[in-house]
Amino acid sequence: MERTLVLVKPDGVQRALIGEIVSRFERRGLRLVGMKFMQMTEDHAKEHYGEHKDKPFFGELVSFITSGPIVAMVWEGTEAIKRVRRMMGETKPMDSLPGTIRGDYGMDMGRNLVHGSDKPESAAREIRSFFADEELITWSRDTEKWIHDPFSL
Ligand code: IDP
Ligand code: MG
Repeated sequence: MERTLVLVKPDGVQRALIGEIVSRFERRGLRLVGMKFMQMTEDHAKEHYGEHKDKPFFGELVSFITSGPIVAMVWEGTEAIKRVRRMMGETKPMDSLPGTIRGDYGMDMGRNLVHGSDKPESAAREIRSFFADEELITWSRDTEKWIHDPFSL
């Protein structure tokens, strides 16, 4: 089981796509373990996107992600990190296949709607930076046996 951080960025919120995005992960069989509607501070955004601090688009990135409310979520499931990244599509919406979030709703890289952690170390760090332990709920669904094959590897 893995947990991953997903953000619906300000463009997704403004375009009324919160429900659409949440429902894709929910229907896939991933399990929601934490969720909040919030606005990021500049300090939090700089820390979150720290790996890009020397890139030319860093200023834009920080100002965009703090420009309005976002939805932060933690989703859990087998290989959740890779699964979510595949469902999001590529960083460039133009390179994203239809059927992915960015491929269905995105046009430009700076308006690509969602964030998803890219590896286990980032997921752990990002989850910690958005959620306190008590905000994450460990639970199981009654439908689990219809989603998971106990014999599959
Ligand atoms: P990811 O969101 O697919 O993981 P990253 O490379 O981690 O992509 O970049 C973080 C975010 O920064 C992207 O989602 C995108 O919004 C923005 N970004 C990345 N590269 C560029 C660029 O070359 N120009 C403008 N924005 C960019
Ligand atoms: Mg990234």
